[in-house]
Amino acid sequence: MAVTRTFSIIKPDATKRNLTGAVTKMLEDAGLRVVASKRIRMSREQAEGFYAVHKERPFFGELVEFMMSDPVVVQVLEGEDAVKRNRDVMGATNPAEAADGTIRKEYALSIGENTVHGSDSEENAKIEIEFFFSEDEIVG
Ligand code: RTP
Ligand code: MG
Repeated sequence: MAVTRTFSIIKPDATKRNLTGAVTKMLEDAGLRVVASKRIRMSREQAEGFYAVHKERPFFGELVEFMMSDPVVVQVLEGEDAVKRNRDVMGATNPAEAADGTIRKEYALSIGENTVHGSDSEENAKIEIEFFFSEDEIVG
């Protein structure tokens, strides 16, 4: 299996509860390596741009406000089959449906405040990484 990259966000509900390290440990224990990381406060422009695919959804406004509400940690993760590996350790979007041992089962508060984002395809991973990082910020 090839080593690939994915994009992750530790969301405001997690940074607010000082869970950056705890979430990162679960990612690392799942076989992912953090090859880029920065803590930022998302601007409205960034939040709306990043989630543009959801702009017609009823939760869009709430999602944008949430993502701006506290700092986030954006990360590039590397590992074998990184997109799937990350989605597996994240768990279902709704924590009530997330499997035992997943990040969202352990930490998510609700379907909206669900602790982590992870790219859902290799194609989106590339787009999302480029949205927040330049290649020289990624050190594999
Ligand atoms: P993500 O994009 O954050 O990794 O999560 P996902 O693929 O599991 O979920 P997606 O359907 O892409 O939705 C993006 C984010 O929007 C928020 N959401 N709120 N209130 C709601 O019904 C609702 N549904 C989705 C969540 O923060 C979700 O992660
Ligand atoms: Mg998604």
